[in-house]
Amino acid sequence: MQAHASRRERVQRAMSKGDVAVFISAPSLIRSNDVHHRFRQDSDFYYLTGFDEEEAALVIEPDRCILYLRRRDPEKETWNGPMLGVDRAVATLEIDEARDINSFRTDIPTLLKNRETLYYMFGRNREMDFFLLETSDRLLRRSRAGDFGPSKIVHSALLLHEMRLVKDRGEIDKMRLAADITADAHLALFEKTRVSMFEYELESIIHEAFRKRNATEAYPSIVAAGKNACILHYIKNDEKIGADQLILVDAGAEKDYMNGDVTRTYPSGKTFTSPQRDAYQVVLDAQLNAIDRTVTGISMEEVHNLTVRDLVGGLISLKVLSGTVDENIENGTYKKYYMHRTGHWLGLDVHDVGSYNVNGAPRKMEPGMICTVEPGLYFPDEADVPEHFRGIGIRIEDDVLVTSGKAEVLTARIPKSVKDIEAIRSGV
Ligand SMILES: [Mn+2]
Repeated sequence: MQAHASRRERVQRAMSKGDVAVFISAPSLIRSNDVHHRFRQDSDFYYLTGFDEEEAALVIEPDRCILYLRRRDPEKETWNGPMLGVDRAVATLEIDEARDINSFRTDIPTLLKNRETLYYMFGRNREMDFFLLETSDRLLRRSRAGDFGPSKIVHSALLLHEMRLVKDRGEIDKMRLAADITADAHLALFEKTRVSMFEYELESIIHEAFRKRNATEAYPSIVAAGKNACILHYIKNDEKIGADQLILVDAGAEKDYMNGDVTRTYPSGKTFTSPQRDAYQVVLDAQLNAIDRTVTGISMEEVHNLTVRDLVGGLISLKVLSGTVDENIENGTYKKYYMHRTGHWLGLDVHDVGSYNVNGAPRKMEPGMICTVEPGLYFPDEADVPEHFRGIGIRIEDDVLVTSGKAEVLTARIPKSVKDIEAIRSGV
């Protein structure tokens, strides 16, 4: 809990005297009829509280934090399990004050009174947006009585998301754990995959590896055999695995609100075919270079641009593209084969928060930032693509911690060289 308390203090230090910040818990989402999705707390809310119940709100003032939460309810607890409750919240969450969520709305006018700036994540909850705007406006119109309300509303991302970008020690430890569980799943797949299995059977191996260690999927797993790998967000996972196919698996575990995000591409049989191996090596070389380049002071943008150069060079050597690297980059011909970015921030959210640009320039990496490195090549089944590459899709993705020296690959335990992958596949 200490980590959450110190994060709240950091927010307080970043606030001015006349500021107030309001954070709302995630809504409970309906899957169908009266069945709800498994509840997952809003990432910002969890970051500041470590509290994973619904119907809660956090108010941060420069010198006080108030958590609004549900009172304990024996009947609800019978159906859904224990609730923390107002009485235990102060001690458990090390928060200054805890109050009944039912009094949140009646308290808000007082909490906003004579505050100049309200930090709040607007745009997510229409009803709450309107309530806070209306309350602020009502307070402002009472100026004759000497009172006022917030005349400035600032998106709370500005307060929090810069903080979330650089991970603290506890978060890095949790990331290591999520990465380790993610590695279990990919290693199990290398060992258990057989021709004629269905993609969903591989998905069940992923689930087993995650649930065995009390983790869940960070996002719907992509298990794509053969040409399905060219569909970037393929999640149907219902086709049969054929001989001499490549299988692309993009799967990551979420554990304690931190997320792994890993992709491996490997042969359905014991070895890569020769065109598969040639294309794979191009992606792997680009990925290894990109990891080497992921150091303090470089931007994600620069890493991406250099990776594009590597991949374009590879496409020329594979005789998929002709001409020079510069010509192909200028004309964008490579985008048919590489259409996504090389990486993204990773953390409490799989596509984690934190802007990629600062003051109009690409943000430079700092120690403690975590990102993915995930180049790929996708060869559509089209007439102008050399026949032996058609339908091949390859992506190699690792999770990387930026340090003051070489980047640390958190998912290094999962093999990716042709030699290592073939050694596992031929031994099974
Ligand atoms: Mn990713």
